Amino acid sequence: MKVYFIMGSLNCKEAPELVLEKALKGGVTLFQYREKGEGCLSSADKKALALQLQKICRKNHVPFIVNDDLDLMISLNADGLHVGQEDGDIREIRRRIPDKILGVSVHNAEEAQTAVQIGADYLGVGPIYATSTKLDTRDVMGFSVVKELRAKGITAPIVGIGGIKEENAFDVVEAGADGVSVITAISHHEDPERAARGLLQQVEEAYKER
Ligand code: 3NM
Repeated sequence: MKVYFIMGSLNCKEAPELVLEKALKGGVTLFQYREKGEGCLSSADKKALALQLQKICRKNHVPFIVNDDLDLMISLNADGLHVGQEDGDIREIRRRIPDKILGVSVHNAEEAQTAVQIGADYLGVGPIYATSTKLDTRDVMGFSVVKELRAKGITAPIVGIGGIKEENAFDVVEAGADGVSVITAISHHEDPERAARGLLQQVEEAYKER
């Protein structure tokens, strides 16, 4: 969970395959294919890119997670699925993919408890900081929400998301997250490998302090 890189074709300034290769070299530990937004790839093109990225993840022994597309996840036999609160009945989704990694986006203790109850493998919490990558986010919550979930007894793996960069990654993990998930901190960086390495260093520094 340390450095969870999320990306789709619209997030990249160069070929997505290249961005992912570089990010993995820098130390990304988990990858999510999130093909979303106006003008994004669909159907066969979406699947074709997914296959390429999945192959790269396999080669690097990093799990490949699909965002919000259960059919694509199943057809690729991907390692897991990530869903938001608006992406359907999470209990039913868990039933459909009992042996896969299931991540759920949560925004408060109640959603976190429900996700844990249905058997989510990890929780994505955000937006921690302001982001312009996703337009329909909830209000910025700061890293104190991670502290709150831990204080309320949530022990499931947590990744923070939203506006996380090398400069603020430490605080998110110090607050109790197991890692950080980022899109543009890596995908828009002039050197995705260096960006991933910098994030990993910050997360590992914060682990030492805990
Ligand atoms: N989900 P960046 S924020 C995909 O709050 C996503 O649930 C969010 O992009 C949430 O790292 C977000 O570029 C976008 O800020 C994160």
